[in-house]
Amino acid sequence: MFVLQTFKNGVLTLTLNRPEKLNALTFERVLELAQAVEEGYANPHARVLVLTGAGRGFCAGQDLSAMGGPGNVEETIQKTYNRLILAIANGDKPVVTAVNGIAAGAGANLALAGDIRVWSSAARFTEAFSSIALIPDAGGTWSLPRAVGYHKAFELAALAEVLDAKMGLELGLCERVFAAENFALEVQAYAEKIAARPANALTLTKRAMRRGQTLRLEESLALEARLQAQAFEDPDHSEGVAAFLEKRVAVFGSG
Ligand code: LHQ
Repeated sequence: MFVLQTFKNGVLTLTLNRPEKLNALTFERVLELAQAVEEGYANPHARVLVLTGAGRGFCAGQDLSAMGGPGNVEETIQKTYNRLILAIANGDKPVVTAVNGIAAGAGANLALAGDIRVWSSAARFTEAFSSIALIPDAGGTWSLPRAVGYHKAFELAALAEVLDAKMGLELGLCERVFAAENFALEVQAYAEKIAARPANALTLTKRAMRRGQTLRLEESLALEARLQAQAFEDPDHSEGVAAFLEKRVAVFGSG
């Protein structure tokens, strides 16, 4: 078993667990992770998914000692890495990538794939691909330019330099940095805050914003209007309004 699963207070944590190899991936492990993410969405108790790594690494990308021959690389990537990245992007629950340590190659792009990215102060990040004469995959050619702009993205890919957490935060590769000493606890507390927010509203927000990345303004506005109509129907909406008018804290998820 590569992916460990723990559940607490609405937060399902998926931990990549091959610490001695910095949680390097094989195609089988990528499929196991994709399946765990998909099952997490189907789990009615899970409100937020957290992806993290055991030990000092988040994920060192593809296991270079188990690359196999060339085979049908395109088809294999489509069936494994692409399934995983699409599962994260298209699923109905917030996914937090909690980058506890080094994230390299496909591991770096997995780190970028979450809806929210939080890093440990010990996290490091490298688009390692060009050092083995490959191009960024696992969505990096899509997500990295969107995160940092084309020119910086190209530089990161071309030089494969290792960034620390301070640089990652400055560049917009993550939203928050937590101290390495308390990282797991801070991540859990942070994810619980998200889990306490109205689930359906976050689902619809994710859908609108993810789709919005590739839509024209007119299309995005139309989608917003359609999804807002759905949000209006949700008991959490009435609860939020009632709580405001009654000057009390809203309790979501009980309708
Ligand atoms: C590893 C790995 C690793 C195996 C560390 N594999 N053992 C590619 C092909 C096909 C299709 C799909 O997509 C891809 C995408 C990719 O991801 S390509 C990019 C693959 N990743 C890399 O090129 C990164 C390689 N690793 C490194 O550059 C360094 O290990 C980093 C910068 C991640 C960490 O450096 P250090 O902190 O100095 O640790 P280390 O190098 O000493 O690694 C610790 C151990 O982990 C070591 O094993 P050992 O038995 O000697 O203690 C490494 O061999 C092993 N390891 N990454 N990807």
